[in-house]
Amino acid sequence: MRRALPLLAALSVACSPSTPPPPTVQVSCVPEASPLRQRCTVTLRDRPAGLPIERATVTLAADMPSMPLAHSVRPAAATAGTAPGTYHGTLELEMAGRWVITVRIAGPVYDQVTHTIDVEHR
Ligand SMILES: [Cu+2]
Repeated sequence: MRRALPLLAALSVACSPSTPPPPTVQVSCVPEASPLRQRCTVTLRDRPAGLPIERATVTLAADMPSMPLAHSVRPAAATAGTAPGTYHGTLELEMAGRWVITVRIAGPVYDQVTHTIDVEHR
């Protein structure tokens, strides 16, 4: 029975619902070739140290708040950039105007942030 206690302690640590604190998330998007093609860069840093977070799963989605259900832009999986903690994804938007980019981060940290951009007419 002496071994049971350390085992239980290990199990309770593994099952505790403590998740890491949400990261610092920076998002910027720039048009690429056309105003409707937006290349977005997401930078993830941990808190409080500010170290880059690598090997995260980052997904970008876009919608127009002024036109609910009118658009169905294909979400983009962002891929890791050369700078640690950076991720790039490109969205093909459907018209000029205000878009909200939703950034979902899954593992090793979890968060969801939005970033608003105004796409110019050309
Ligand atoms: Cu629209």
